[in-house]
Amino acid sequence: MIARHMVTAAALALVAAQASSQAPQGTTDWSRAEPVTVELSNFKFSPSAIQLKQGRAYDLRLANMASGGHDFSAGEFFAAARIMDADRAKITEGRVAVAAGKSVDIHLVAPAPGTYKLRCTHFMHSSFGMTGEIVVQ
Ligand SMILES: [Cu+2]
Repeated sequence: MIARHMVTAAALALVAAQASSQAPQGTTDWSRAEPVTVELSNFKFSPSAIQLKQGRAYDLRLANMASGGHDFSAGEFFAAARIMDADRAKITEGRVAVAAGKSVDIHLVAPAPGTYKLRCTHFMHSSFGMTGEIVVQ
């Protein structure tokens, strides 16, 4: 009787262990993030209208094709999106600095539908046309 009880308890413990080893709900498999490349150049983003779908995971690759620095400033978007832990430090005050010829990857889950503003904050760049938008559907 006691032995049988112990077997049952062991079986229950095994089930509990299996359940807890599974990923908790809401965890994103970042290896499946869809790549989206945005090129930064003098003085534009291309594409200038970045189309994303709500709730989907993306690897947003910001590639600076120019010989000078640019940034990708989208404070409202980054505040609303869920950013992968390891990539959070790449965003300062809502913008990502990208050095000449370099690229930076930001893994994120697209936020609520809407149109989020994008610009380069380098002196005069946005007046030269370095603006865009992130459209989440
Ligand atoms: Cu710029």
